[in-house]
Amino acid sequence: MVICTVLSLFSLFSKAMAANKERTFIMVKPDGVQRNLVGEIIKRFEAKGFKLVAMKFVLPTEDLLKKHYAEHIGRPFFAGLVKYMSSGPVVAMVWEGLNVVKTGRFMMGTTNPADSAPGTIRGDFCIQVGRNIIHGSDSVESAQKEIGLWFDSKELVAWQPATQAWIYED
Ligand code: ABT
Ligand code: MG
Repeated sequence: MVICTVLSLFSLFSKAMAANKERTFIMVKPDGVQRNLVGEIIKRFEAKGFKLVAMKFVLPTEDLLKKHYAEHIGRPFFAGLVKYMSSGPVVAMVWEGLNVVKTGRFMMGTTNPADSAPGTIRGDFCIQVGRNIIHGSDSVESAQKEIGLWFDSKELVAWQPATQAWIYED
C-alpha cells in the first residue's frame, strides 16, 4: 500500500517534470534582426519564465531553409519566402517549459500580423505576413524536427535555472 502510494506520487512527479521539459524552436527572422528586435524578443521569452536551452546567430543557407519550410514547397510564395529568409542573419533558439510550443505561438501572434492581437510580438512590431519577424514551431513534432535541423545535440545545454521553484508549482 505504502509502496503503491510512493510509486504513484513518483509517477505524477515524473509526468510533471517531463511536461515542464517541452521544447520549441524559435527564430528571429532576418527582418527582426535588421530592425534591432532581437533583445525585445528574447526578453519576452525570458520574462515569461521559459528556459533558454540553445542559441546561435547564423546566416542560413537556402538548402537549410528548403528543409525547414519543406511543407510549403510548390506553393506560390515559396521562392519569395526562401529569398527573404536567406537575406540576412537570423537568431535560432531553443526554449523549454510547460506548453512552450502553444504558449510560444500565442506570444508570437497569428501568422498574418494584420490579424495579430496587440500585445503579441507580431501584433506589436510588424505589419505584413512576408515580414513577420519571428518563427515558432507549430507542434511538438515540428519542434523536434526543427531543433534537429538547426542544432547538433551537443549544442543543447543542460542547466538548472535558479528560478524554477518560483515558476512551477512542482
Ligand atoms: P513561420 O513561423 O514562418 O513558419 O510562420 P507560421 O508558422 O506562422 O506560418 P506558416 B503557415 O508556417 O507560413 C510560413 C511562412 O510562409 C509565409 N506565408 C504563408 C505566406 O507568405 N503566404 C501564405 O499564404 C502562407 C500560408 C508566412 C510565413 N512566414 N514568413 N515569412
Ligand atoms: Mg510555420
